[in-house]
Parts: sequence; C-alpha cells; structure tokens
Amino acid sequence: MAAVTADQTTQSTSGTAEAAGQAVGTAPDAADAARLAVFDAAVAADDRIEPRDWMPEAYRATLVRQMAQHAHSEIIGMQPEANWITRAPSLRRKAILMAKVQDEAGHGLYLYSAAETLGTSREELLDKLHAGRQRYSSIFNYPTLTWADVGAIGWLVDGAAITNQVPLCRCSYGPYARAMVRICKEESFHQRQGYELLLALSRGTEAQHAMAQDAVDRWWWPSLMMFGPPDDASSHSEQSMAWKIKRHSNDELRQRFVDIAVPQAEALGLTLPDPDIRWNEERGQHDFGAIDWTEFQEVLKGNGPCNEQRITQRRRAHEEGAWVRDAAAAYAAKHTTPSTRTAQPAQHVEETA
Ligand code: FAQ
Repeated sequence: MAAVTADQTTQSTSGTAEAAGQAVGTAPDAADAARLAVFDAAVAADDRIEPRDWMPEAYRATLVRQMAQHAHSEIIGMQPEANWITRAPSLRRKAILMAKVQDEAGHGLYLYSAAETLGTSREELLDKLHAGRQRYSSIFNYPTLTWADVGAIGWLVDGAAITNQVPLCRCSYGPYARAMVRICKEESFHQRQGYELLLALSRGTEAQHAMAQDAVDRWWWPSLMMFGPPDDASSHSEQSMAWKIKRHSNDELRQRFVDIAVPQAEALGLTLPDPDIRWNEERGQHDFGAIDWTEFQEVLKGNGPCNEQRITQRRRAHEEGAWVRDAAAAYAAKHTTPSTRTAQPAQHVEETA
C-alpha cells in the first residue's frame, strides 16, 4: 500500500481527526495515517470492513450505536404484537403471529451477535438499554389497541423496516450487512402477512373494514417517523453515509416508502390519513403532508404513550429470565470439562446408531 500524506488523510471518509479515532489536536502518526488510508480505500472500493480489520474508533462507535438500537428495537418490538397472540381470531392467525414474534427475537440475536464482533457484549448492550442509555425505535412506543393493529404493523412497520434495511445489506461492515440479508427475507414475509391480514379485514364486514382503517390511521404517521429526523436535523447521516454504513438519507428512504405505500393502500381499499398526498408529475414522486416532529421528539424523550410500559416489561422479562441464563451458563461450563468432552462422542455414537 502506498504511503499517504497528511493532506490525503484529512480528505478521508472519516472526516475529522476525532472521527478517525485520534485525540483532537495531535497529529496522526505515520502508522495511523497508513491504517486510515487502507480503511478509506476499502470503503471507497465497496469492500467490506471485517472485525479484525483496523477501523476508526468513531466508525466502531457509530456501528455499535446503530446496531444496538436496531437489536433493541427487534426485541422491544415483540411486545406490541405479542399482546395479541392469545386473542388471535383463528389458529392459523395465532400460528403466524407466534412465528413472526419469534422471528423478531431471532433478529435481535443476530444483531447482538454482530455487535459483539465490535468488542461489545450482549450483556453490556442490554444493561444500557435497561438503564435508558441506548435507544430503540420510536414506533414501539405506540399501543396495539385492536387486532387490526397486527395487520397495520406488518404492512406499515415491517414495510418501513424493509425499506430502511434492504440498503443495510450493502453496509460497509461485513457482519452487519450479512445479518441484514436474512433479516430482510424474514421481514418481507412479515410485511406480506400484515398486508394479507388487512386485506381480509378490509374486504370483511363493515365493522372489520372500519377497524382496519382505524389501525392504518393510527400507524401511518409513526411509521414515517421510523426513518428518523429530516435530513437537515439528522446528526449522524452525513458521516454514516460517507462510511457507507447508511446508503441513503432518512428523507430519501421515507419518500421511497410513501411511493410504495400509496398504491398498496389503494389496492387494500383503505385510505392514508394525509389529505396532502398526491402524485407530483414533475418530481415523479408523491408529495405528502408535514410530519409532527414535536411528537417524534417527545417519544424520544420518553413521553410516548407506551415508553414506560415497554421498558418496565423489558426489565421484568430480563430479570425473570435470569434462571435461564444461569442454567445455560452452567450447562455450557459442564460440557467444557475434560470428563464430559471425552464422554460426548460415545454418547453420540449410541444415539445415532
Ligand atoms: N426512533 O442522526 P439520525 C423493526 C435517533 S426494526 C428512535 O438520523 P441515524 C423490525 C438517533 O438514534 C426498527 N430514535 O440517526 C420490527 C439519533 O439519536 P442519538 C429499527 C431515533 O442513526 C418490525 C437521533 O435520533 N430499525 O422495525 C429514530 O443516522 C415489527 C438523530 O438521528 C433500525 O434501527 C427512531 N425512529 O439514523 C420488529 C434500522 N430515528 O443516537 C418488530 C437501523 C432517529 O444521537 C416488529 N437504523 N433516532 O442519541 C438506522 O437505519 C438508523 O439508525 C436510523 C436513524 C435511520 C433509524
């Protein structure tokens, strides 16, 4: 690799010395500059950064922040839908919903595992979530008031999640990108089940249609907020896009989601609660109304309708699951002692014989 000059490093995707993980005010030494050049070249060439590769500390911190928030969203996101498992209207619907909620737990685990490759443990991330030091998605602070909310979550929330997450399959950090491939496949199934559920309600009785419409009315705007603040208020987007963690800005993805959702709503026979939605011939995209960013900020501050309930339930589930973690750790310890290690193959032969 060619040596790099100080000028070249200041033009790096890592922006400032601080972003590159150097103490502000100190000149990068030659080794730092060389490592940074290798990192920047890999990002520029669309190569993947892997766990053992050198990376700027700020890149690592940004990934931990985003991946932790993502993982926390998956497991907290189990709560609103799990609320309806016991009241699903048929065995088929119950089986589908149970599978979906389990999938979300799985997504959380892939993401915590991917975050572990950055040198942070799942335990540490969960402690931060429980202490309110890391976020989860604003969307999960809204209540699921009727069965139709399960459909609206599938269609809109999973739909927004996919729109945001498909580009993450091309994220510059390898373990995150690879985790996203499987997650997106499962999310796409989730989105279809929500759409199918809403279609059944929309084509059902008058009361069922009204229930579906009410759910869409309540979930539409919070779903648009999932994409994050508008670009001019997004503190991390510019750097995350330079590092190719994010491939598109918050507003770009939000627009893409609106353009996908509008014809789908028509096909469902439902309306979106925004009188300003209309096709803009010039832009080749839909215009839509103003989002209530005050509501978004309030939810982020902890003042949403269910913030308290969600985090209390999460802490309780963690405490009540302590015995499972202890048992799993005891089992793992037992099976790594020399005596059980030698005993295992014989047992395996007997069982498979
Ligand atoms: N909620 O500078 P930006 C799912 C925060 S998974 C809460 O634009 P960034 C599956 C942000 O952290 C849904 N906080 O931030 C499912 C930052 O705060 P900080 C989760 C938000 O990171 C379905 C500040 O605002 N998906 O739904 C939100 O560049 C059904 C400034 O914002 C992901 O996490 C928000 N909506 O862009 C499960 C995808 N938006 O840290 C169950 C991965 C922003 O400075 C059932 N994440 N903030 O204190 C991302 O793509 C990005 O992190 C964004 C935000 C786009 C969410």
